[in-house]
This record gives sequence, C-alpha cells and structure tokens, in this order.
Amino acid sequence: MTLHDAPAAGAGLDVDALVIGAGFAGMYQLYRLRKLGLRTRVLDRAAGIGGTWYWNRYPGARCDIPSLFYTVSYTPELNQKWQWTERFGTHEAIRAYMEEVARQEDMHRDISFETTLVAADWDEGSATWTSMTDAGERIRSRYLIMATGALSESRVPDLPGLGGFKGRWFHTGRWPHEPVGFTGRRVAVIGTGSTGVQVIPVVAQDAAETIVFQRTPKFVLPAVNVPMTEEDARPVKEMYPALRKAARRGDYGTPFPPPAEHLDEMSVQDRETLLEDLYTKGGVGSFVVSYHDHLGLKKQEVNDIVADFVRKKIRETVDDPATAETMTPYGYPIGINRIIIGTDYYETFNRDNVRLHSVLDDPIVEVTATGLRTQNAEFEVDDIIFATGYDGMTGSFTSVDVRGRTGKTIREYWADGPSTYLGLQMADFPNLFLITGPGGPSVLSNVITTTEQSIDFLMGLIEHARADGLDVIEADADAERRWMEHVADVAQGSLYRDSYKANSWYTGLNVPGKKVVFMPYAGGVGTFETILEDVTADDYRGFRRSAAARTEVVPDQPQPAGG
Ligand code: N01
Repeated sequence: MTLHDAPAAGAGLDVDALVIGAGFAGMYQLYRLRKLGLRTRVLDRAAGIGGTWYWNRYPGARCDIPSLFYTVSYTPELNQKWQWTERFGTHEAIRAYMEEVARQEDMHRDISFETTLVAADWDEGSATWTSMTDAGERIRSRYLIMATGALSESRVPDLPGLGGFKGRWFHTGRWPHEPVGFTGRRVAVIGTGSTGVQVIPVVAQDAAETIVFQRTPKFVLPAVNVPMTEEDARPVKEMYPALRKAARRGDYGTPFPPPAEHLDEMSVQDRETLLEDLYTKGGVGSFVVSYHDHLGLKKQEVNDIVADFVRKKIRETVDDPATAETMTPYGYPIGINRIIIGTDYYETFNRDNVRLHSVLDDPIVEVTATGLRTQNAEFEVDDIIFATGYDGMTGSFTSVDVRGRTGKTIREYWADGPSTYLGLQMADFPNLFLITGPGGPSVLSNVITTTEQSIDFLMGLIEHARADGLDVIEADADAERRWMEHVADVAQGSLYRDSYKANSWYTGLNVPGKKVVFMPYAGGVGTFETILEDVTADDYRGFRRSAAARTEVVPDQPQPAGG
C-alpha cells in the first residue's frame, strides 16, 4: 500500500507547501511562501524553532560566523535594534534572535513542533505529495520542501557496550535542555572537530579530569572572540544592505574580501609578521577559505605556508612536546575541513586535569560499565561526551522514506553518491526541493547566506512557473548529470580533492558504508549566484515545468473562539 491508498483525510490539498524544518532555512522559506500567497505548514521534530541551534546546547556552543553577519535579511529593523554582545554569538544568543524573528513574523501559527516527517510519496495523477507524520497524520501538498539542514543527523559511533554504561552519556548535537554540570566528574570527550574543540575547554574548567579521545588531528585557529558594544556594531549596521549584497558575491557568504597578499611571494619575515598579526586578531583562515588562484585552497605552496605556521603555533602553545606532536596534523591540506576556530583549545592541554589519548595509536574497542576500554588501556569515567559529528549533507534527506515518481527513495536514488541539479532538485522527484542540498555551496559558506540564496531562486522559479499556469517543476535529468559533473570538476580543481585524507564529513567518509564523494559545490557563493542569475535569465534552464490537474486547497476551518 502506498501513502495514497490510505484513506484520505479530506479531498484536495491540505496546504500548497509543506516545509520540513524550522531552522533558519525553514523560517525564511515560510516567510517567502507566505509572500507568494501560498498556504504553508512547517513541521519540526523539535519542540521549538532553531534547527541546529535548538539541539546544539552543549557548553561552549557558538557560531563560527561573526554575529553581525549571522543575521537574516528580512528583518532589517530588528537587525538594527538587536544587540549582539560578542563577536561570535553563543547558542543562547542565536536562539533568542531566531525566536524574536519568528515572533515578529508571527511564524508559530504555521509551525507544528514535535512532529516528524516519516514518509512522503509523490502521486503522479494528482501531482501532489502525500506526507505522513510520526503521529500518523497525512498531509497533501503541491510542494514539499526539505529545509532539514546539512548537520541534523547526529552520529554516535557504534561502540559495543554503550547500553551497559552506568554513567551519563551525551551527544553534543542532542544536548539536554536542563543544565548539565561536570564539577568534580571524570569526563571522556570523543571527537575533536568544531564541536569537540568548543566543548573541551569549557568542560575542563569544572571537571576533575577530562580525557580527550582524538582520532584525526586537526588544525585549530584562535576564534578571537571579543565583547562587542553597540558602538562597535554601528558601522556594520549602517552598511547592512551593501554588506549583504557583498556577502552574496563573496566566496564564503560573507562580505569580507579575500586577502590580496601572495604569501608565497613574500619574504619569510614579512609573511610571518602578517600571519602573527592575523593569528592575534583573527583571520588566518581567510588564506584558505577562498577560491582564488593565489590562495591556499588552490595553491599547495600557500597552503603549506599556512599549515606550517599553525603547526608551529601548536608546538609553541602545548607545553608537553609529545602531546603537541600527537595533536599536530600532517598529510592533508589546511582548510579542506570546515575551518575550526576555538578559544584556549591548545592551551587547555596544559592543564593538569586534561589528558590526550590518540585513538589512531590505540583505538577504543568498547564501552564498559564504568568507562572506555581501548586496545591497550582502560579509562574509568563518569560521563562520556560524543562530539562525533553527523551524517552530513545527505543524512536528513536519506533518513526519511521520501519516494519520487519511480517509487525510489532518495537513499536509493543516491546509492552511487548524491546527485542534484544546483543542490535544489532531482529528476523523478517533481516539486520536491532541497535547501542546502549536496551539489550546492551550502556548507562551504555562511549558511544563512546560502539558504536565502537558494530560497530566493526557488521562489522566483515557482512564481515564474505559476504565472504561466504551471505548478509542477522537475529537474531535467541531463541538466542534473551535467551539473554534478561540473561539481566534481570544480572540486578536482582545488585542494578539496584531498578532503578524504582528512576523513572529512564533506566526503561522507566519516559514516561507515556511505559513498565517498566530495558533496558540496566548491566554486564559491558568488560564482553560484552568477550561475543562478544565468539560469534564471535563460528561462530557468534545466527545470521542466508542467500543469497539474486542478486540486484545490481546502480552506482553513474557522477555529472555535476562546481556545
Ligand atoms: O563533527 P566532525 P563536529 N572514534 O565530523 C571524531 C559545524 N559546527 O560536530 O576526524 C573516535 O567535524 C572525528 O574523528 P575523524 C561545522 O561545520 C560548527 O565537530 O573522523 N573519534 C572528529 O574528530 C563542523 O564542521 C560550529 O577521524 C571519532 C569528530 O569525532 C560540523 O558542524 C561548531 C569517531 C567529529 O568531527 C561538524 O562538526 C560546531 C570514533 N568512532 C559544529 N567518530 C561553529 O560554528 C567520529 N570521531 C563554531
């Protein structure tokens, strides 16, 4: 039986658009669909808005994009009034901002929380999606939009014995809402990506002992988080419209221009001075997050200079030479993972109550009732924190039973690696849209910029098609194939081709059994903007449009008063 064979909840469509996810992407999607006059409902499995910021409440959780630029475009008055108190916002501050955006735009009335999409099925005859929630509710919609985020499916490694562990254990991406104290406790932290690097220094301040289980050593740059006054923020706020435009043209979804310096042509003295200065103020990463030919994602010589500089900093900062050496990354370029920024990360390993354990040298074999057993040792702990990441970029799409025209699920459609047209759509999945999907710039960016970029384009496409009386949109299979070839070529033309050497989640290598392929579009946000403009000007090249049989939206039922 398909979802369509089940008894219908009512004739016609329940809504025009069903949006999954109430993070930054789902919120903007709701805002824009309302502007088009489309009846929209949003579902989220969380109990409140926030998306990734709803779940990531671990100690030390903050954003790696400066607060002033981690704001949405559609609440300009709020953005002028909102006072960010630090250069990089905490999870609490970001959630408070999102709550205020949602309140001002009266979003909650169209969002169903604690409601999970479990299956969705395209019906060719009526050209509708029928979606099923975990409560068994069926929702028929014309459009189905997955604003489910690139980092939603958290991964706890499959370690034997976890069920028998007598202490507490947490995954950072599913952190409890009530405060979790670590005072006087022995804590194991597994994972040293962006999350581990944030949580470790904060936990170590209270814990009796913190044991860090590191697998692949990482390059960590100082965040240089500083307090921010309204006076500091004013010049940026005054230039918001221009800066937003610049962010759309930037490589990384931020308005900062790439460095002009050619590090490999400077004297050793001059480049040391420059990198030292940037290391103190924040900004070394700018040499390896832009795509220009003289910078470190394209030029190995430049990458080596920056990587060596960071290696030197690790040796200078970590007192114990053996620990410093274990923490020093070799064998892959800097910047091919998301740049990790931290506060007092390397310094934390100089504390008496912090120990490093290399999982590469001595792997974890099981969780015992009282801790962790590795091949060569046993560690007694009270708490285990898994900072072990996500089934990134594809997990939130493949974990749901979404079936297109042929009856294939997304997981089956992507068996040989993810495939989309512009990160937005797949052939055989009409009117299904992905926000920040693989094949788009999504995670190689300030994600607020890229979600808005994708949604602006999609809204233009839907509006354009509807103006012609066409309400079914589907990626052309050839256009999709050619786009994915281009995505692969672009990655090959940069040092991202080596991402697998760093076990990067950009490649899927961190998830056992997942097809290994570099997933995001690495041409830069600005280049992608130009491509979208070009596709738009060429009558939305690559998107087939057709008319659906008329299926009316069931109007809202009047609500009983006083309820
Ligand atoms: O996840 P990760 P994350 N045994 O996948 C290790 C964003 N973010 O949550 O590298 C032992 O990067 C794994 O080791 P290895 C940001 O985009 C942003 O930290 O696979 N170790 C790695 O060390 C980021 O990139 C912010 O060898 C195991 C770690 O766990 C993304 O989220 C803050 C293991 C996972 O690192 C994901 O970051 C936080 C095992 N079985 C997150 N399995 C900011 O904005 C995994 N690991 C600042």
